[in-house]
Amino acid sequence: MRVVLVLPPAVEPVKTPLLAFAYLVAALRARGHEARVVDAAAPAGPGANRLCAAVNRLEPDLVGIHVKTLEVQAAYRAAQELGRLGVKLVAGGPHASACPDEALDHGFDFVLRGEAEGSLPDLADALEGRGELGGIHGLSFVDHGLHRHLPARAPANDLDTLPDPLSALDAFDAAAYGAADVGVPAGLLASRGCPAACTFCANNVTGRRFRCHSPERVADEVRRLVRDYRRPAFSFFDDSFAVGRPRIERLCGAIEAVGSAHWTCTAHPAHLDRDVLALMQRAGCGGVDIGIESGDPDMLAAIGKGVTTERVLQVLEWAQELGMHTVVNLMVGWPDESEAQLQATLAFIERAAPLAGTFNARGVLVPHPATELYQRHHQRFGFTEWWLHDAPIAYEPFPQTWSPDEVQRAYASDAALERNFFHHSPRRLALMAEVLERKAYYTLRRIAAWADGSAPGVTVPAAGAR
Ligand code: B12
Ligand code: SF4
Repeated sequence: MRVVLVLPPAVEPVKTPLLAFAYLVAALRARGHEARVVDAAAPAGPGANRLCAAVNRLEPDLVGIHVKTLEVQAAYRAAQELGRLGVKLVAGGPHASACPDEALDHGFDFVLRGEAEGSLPDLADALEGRGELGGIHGLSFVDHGLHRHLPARAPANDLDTLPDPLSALDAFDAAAYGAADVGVPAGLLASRGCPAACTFCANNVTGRRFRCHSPERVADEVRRLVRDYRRPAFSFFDDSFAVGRPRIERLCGAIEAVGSAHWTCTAHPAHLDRDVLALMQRAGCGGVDIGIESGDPDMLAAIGKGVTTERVLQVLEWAQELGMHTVVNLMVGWPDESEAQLQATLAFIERAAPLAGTFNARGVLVPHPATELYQRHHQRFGFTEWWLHDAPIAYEPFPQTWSPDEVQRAYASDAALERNFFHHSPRRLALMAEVLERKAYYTLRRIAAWADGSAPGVTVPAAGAR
């Protein structure tokens, strides 16, 4: 069976092949299916206008569309247009997994919920008459006019059983990503899942159960990414990189042995101490993204962040001593967030700024489906299924480079502020805008310090360069 995977058009281009598609293509091929990718979010991809023609040209038997919440309207439009060609359509990804009924109501024949390296090849087999739809765990479909949701599929426990994503890069059209990236992913996964339970987090696919690749497998992928694909600087896309100290010791040892890799990752501050940071640094880690989200202790408890402001400041200090870059992630616009709590976040920024590398761009809370926060508040604030009813949030793209102009442009505005999901007062909205301004201000100061040599520079691309 010939399967074409589609990333729908996005407000902001995605400059590298979607790693999830690389895993899925490899899994389909391992079962004897053909697979290709049409990336309408790529900078030089077909976009919305030429998407149907680009898919049609590949003569697919099955088309799979990746659905994220912020791009859901574009995904459903693409499904409706492709449906007119008479091809079978399957949805997957975070939003489709959270809202399978909605996807079936918008033109899809099937939805595969959760990780799909097993279920997508099962579906292709079944459509060829090798296997039954009724046996595919994680499948949702329309059966005699009714939506049927088969039991969830347990995600892979041993990630090393998953096929090699780097073997699938020829399925992407390298030209769509421009000359600079020649179609290589910007990152790898050493693990999936996060044991923390932040109420706002939309990692409903990879979930709460932490699973990992062996250090040997990760080191092998790093070696090939660096040497064969000449991408010495990359990110680990893991939800929470530094889980389990003995694991980190073995993993970092294996990556260090590869040599010449420069990488960043996202880690929960509770898993970081000086020794762990030093191990990571020796293995090539140049920077860590750290979530703190609020400077107010009560808000941190309400979010379920599982960390204190003091701990985060300590982690920043260790990282600074080691010369590692940090990105401090703060969010605003929490339900019932008071002026005093916003002031606490502003005060935290002042304390963190001398220790931090940079702050995150934007940061106004958006309630994603399947999060505890959405479930608890959508009726009270009247934003039920906002992604279908409201115009897509018109974000300014992330900074394309670490230049002052780019940072100012991307940091100083956040389209979600005007959306005001949680009915904040004008005074609180003004304080939120001030938080965005302060994060931009200190980030710009850090960039100026890189430029004049008074602070170590970063070895990784800006967020928007991924
Ligand atoms: C790395 C990453 C990125 C990178 C991707 C780089 C690349 N070239 O791959 C970049 C920086 C580009 C990015 C951008 C965005 N991201 Co992002 N990103 C991630 C992150 C951290 C890891 C993604 C990943 O590789 N996961 C591991 C793989 C194995 O899981 P997966 O992607 O879900 O794919 C599996 C299944 O979903 C399924 N599947 C996926 N696609 C399909 C398609 C079909 C047809 C089928 C059947 C199955 C299927 O099978 C896959 C393999 O098992 C996730 C967090 C997370 N836990 O996933 C956030 C995450 C996916 N991102 C998120 C968001 C919001 C965004 C942005 C909208 C942010 C923004 N405001 O711009 C953009 C959208 C870009 C776009 N148009 O796709 C949210 C999505 C939430 C939601 N409900 O939509 C997540 C979950 C973060 C979070 N916790 O909130 N992101
Ligand atoms: S620590 Fe990060 S990945 Fe884990 S639940 Fe919280 S926000 Fe999500």
